[in-house]
Amino acid sequence: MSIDPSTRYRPYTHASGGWGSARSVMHILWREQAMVKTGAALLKQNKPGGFACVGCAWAKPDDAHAHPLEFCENGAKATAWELTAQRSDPAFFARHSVSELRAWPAHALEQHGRLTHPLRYNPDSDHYEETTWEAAYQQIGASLQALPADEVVFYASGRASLEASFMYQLFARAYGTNNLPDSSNMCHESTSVGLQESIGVPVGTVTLSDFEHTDCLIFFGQNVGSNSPRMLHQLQDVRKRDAPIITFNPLKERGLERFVNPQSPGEMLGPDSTLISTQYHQLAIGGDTAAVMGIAKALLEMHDGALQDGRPGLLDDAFIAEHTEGYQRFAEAVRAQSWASLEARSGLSRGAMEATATTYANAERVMVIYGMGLTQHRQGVQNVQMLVNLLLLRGNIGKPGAGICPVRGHSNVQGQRTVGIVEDPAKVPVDLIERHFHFRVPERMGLCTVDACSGMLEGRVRGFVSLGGNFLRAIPDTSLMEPAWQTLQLNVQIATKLNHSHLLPGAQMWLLPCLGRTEIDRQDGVVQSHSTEDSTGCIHGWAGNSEPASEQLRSEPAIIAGLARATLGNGIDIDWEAWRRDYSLVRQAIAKIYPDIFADFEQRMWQPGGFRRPLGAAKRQWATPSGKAQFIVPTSIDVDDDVQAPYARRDVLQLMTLRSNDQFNTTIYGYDDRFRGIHGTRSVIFMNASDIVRLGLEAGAWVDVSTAVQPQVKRQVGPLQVVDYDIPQGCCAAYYPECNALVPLWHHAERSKVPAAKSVPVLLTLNTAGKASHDDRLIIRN
Ligand SMILES: Nc1nc2c(c(=O)[nH]1)N[C@H]1C(S)=C(S)[C@@H](COP(=O)(O)OP(=O)(O)OC[C@H]3O[C@@H](n4cnc5c(=O)[nH]c(N)nc54)[C@H](O)[C@@H]3O)O[C@H]1N2
Ligand SMILES: Nc1nc2c(c(=O)[nH]1)N[C@H]1C(S)=C(S)[C@@H](COP(=O)(O)OP(=O)(O)OC[C@H]3O[C@@H](n4cnc5c(=O)[nH]c(N)nc54)[C@H](O)[C@@H]3O)O[C@H]1N2
Ligand SMILES: [Mo]
Repeated sequence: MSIDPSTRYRPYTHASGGWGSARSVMHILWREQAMVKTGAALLKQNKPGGFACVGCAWAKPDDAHAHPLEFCENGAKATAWELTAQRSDPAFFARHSVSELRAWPAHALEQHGRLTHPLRYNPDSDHYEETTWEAAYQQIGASLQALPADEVVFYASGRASLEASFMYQLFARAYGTNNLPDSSNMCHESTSVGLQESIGVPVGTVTLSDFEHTDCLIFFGQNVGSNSPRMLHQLQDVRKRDAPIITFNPLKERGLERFVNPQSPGEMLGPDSTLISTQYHQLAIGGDTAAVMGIAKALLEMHDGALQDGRPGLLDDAFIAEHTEGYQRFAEAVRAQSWASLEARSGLSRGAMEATATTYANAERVMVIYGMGLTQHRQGVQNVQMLVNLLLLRGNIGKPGAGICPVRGHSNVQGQRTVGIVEDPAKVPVDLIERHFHFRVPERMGLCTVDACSGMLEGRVRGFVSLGGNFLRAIPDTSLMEPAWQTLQLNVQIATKLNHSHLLPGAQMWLLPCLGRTEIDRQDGVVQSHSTEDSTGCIHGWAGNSEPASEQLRSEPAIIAGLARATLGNGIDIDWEAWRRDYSLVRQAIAKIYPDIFADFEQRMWQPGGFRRPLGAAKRQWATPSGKAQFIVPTSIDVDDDVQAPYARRDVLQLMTLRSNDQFNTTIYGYDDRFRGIHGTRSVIFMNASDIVRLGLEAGAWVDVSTAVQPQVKRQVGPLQVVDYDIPQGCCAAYYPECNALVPLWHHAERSKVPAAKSVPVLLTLNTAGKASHDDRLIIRN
């Protein structure tokens, strides 16, 4: 690999975890001046009786399986980021105008610390100014009353607890709209659509204990080392039992290669790391459906061969006959594919697909794990369904050690959907809500994230309420959306830290600061607890244990209650103030609306490891229209049909936008991506050596990147510096959210509408004036 000295690229040769991880944690604790406070908090993180990590949604173990410290490098960063000693108080906003702050990089905005007071934007002074909570509630309530309910969007980012989320969706519906998009719309909605059709549940089927029984794991498009590092413990245990792990990823991600447990003194001091993936297949971006077709084809060929030789077949015929539908059609479709086209589309050799099939066939209990590399494609739903097809062939759903495992992102993003934050009213128990709370749930389908953006562009969305998140940076087509965002009549942001979504105000803009996960939530002097649902469908209680960053902060449930009281009339039978004082009343209400899941909620949420929501598919009960699990034939094995003439295909690269090891979504902790060897910058584009030569570039050169689609709206990002990297030919990678201006709003997964952020057709042009920049404002060009 050639390295140009002008890039800040040095290949990382160490395992994931280990000293690099320990050093990175210490650095951020020191920088945030939160060493003592965070240290104490971390001891309680993800522990029974402690608080649930603000980071990812990976499962939390019960007492018997808890590690001495149940947090990872990135969970520790997230905690330190929240417990920082820095503050963005009214004096800070008096010093800096909104126009000035808009020019700050994302990192600097959040680094400046926690929001402390309720603020209202004053267009005359161009400053945020302190207001009172009661004034904010009353004025927002009056503005909401003045807007048609269908023109207001209630977004949620995926962190708010079950209690806050339940109240939020009820508030929106009582107000008169199902416009309840959440971050799942940009994330695992392909899972919710795909799994529901295939196996009758919208979520994964495995629990932590399945890792103890599995014979083989297959990983697709998930970067465990950066994005769910606590799972590395489970992977290490699987490998110690000698079970194989097979990975499909265009990039060699370090966490999927090697791991040293930073909590094990022996491993930290010794020379050895654990080999994670026993087979690593660097497929082409978007090649997953073709790759899984290939594995299935190899399996069917092996099965046929075995039968011809008089040996037992390799498929689970009994399971297929009793539990599934559509096998014949699926098998025909698989057999009809030629190896040549499967190789061309997947970017893998027939041998690689056959090797996987052989390992798969030799294992009795197989789990498939996946993330954004599968869901954020035009064919995201189909990708997910292909994984299910593969599992069904050998009865690998609904038995210990087997199943499908989507790795969710935000720590309660799955739970928010469970308690009603969903734009489709068919997915909530309308009759129970109407019976208990005495209002009519609106019938009209609400807006998902992409539709909310279109609505804003067309002037149909005029109000926006945001329960956390950084909508304007997380969505596609940033450059088109920024002006639309400024046309909003009303914009209410409930947040812990300042971000760019807060800095392009429309007519009325409020910034309401809330307690974070780590902080003690006292209501009238009584400490309240919350709950969340993790990626494995387990629901846990937790409570913060640090003093709040400011006395002025309100909890999310308290803010929602305040807004609801001020907005809604008296006809609705909800005592918001009583709920605000005592969250156990909210839990009682949740249990009334979702009795099957939340019976005995108050007691069971404190069970070590949490309680599991009932999941039919995990017991081979298929809640599909026919009562059977479905083999679903993919409509196409093409990556993407969005590249159009007049671009010569050979000039177009497929871009994936992804996360560094030093960020949580749009929150940028720092400018290093240790595992990928990047230091001090995010302005890079990872490219294959032969593409660099073919396009007349060289490592270290600066390029502008534009989207290769028609009709052409100018979508351009740059300059980015070329890094010669181990990535398949024709593919390239760069960071989210800086590259979101390149993703067209209409370029999204069929049916789930998840933006296809992992396959954006792009063209590169040399930028001779390029230079390094820490400022994403410079990178995103209109
Ligand atoms: N520290 C940290 N933790 C996080 C987050 C964070 O930003 N930082 N974000 C949280 C959230 S909201 C989410 S959704 C998750 C996201 O976690 P991931 O699902 O890991 O998401 P990405 O970082 O976008 O990485 C996607 C992975 O898919 C691979 N990939 C890209 N395209 C393809 C493809 O076509 N096929 C295959 N097989 N692989 C592909 C990429 O190389 C990369 O390894 O993490 C959560 N946890
Ligand atoms: N191109 C591209 N785009 C993507 C993705 C991609 O891979 N590529 N990934 C997509 C995915 S998977 C996701 S989930 C979305 C993420 O989209 P969002 O969830 O909207 O974004 P975040 O960056 O997680 O939001 C960060 C902000 O949340 C606020 N916050 C933090 N903690 C709290 C809290 O406890 N309460 C409240 N009220 N606010 C809090 C802070 O103000 C912080 O600035 O982005 C999506 N966009
Ligand atoms: Mo996500």
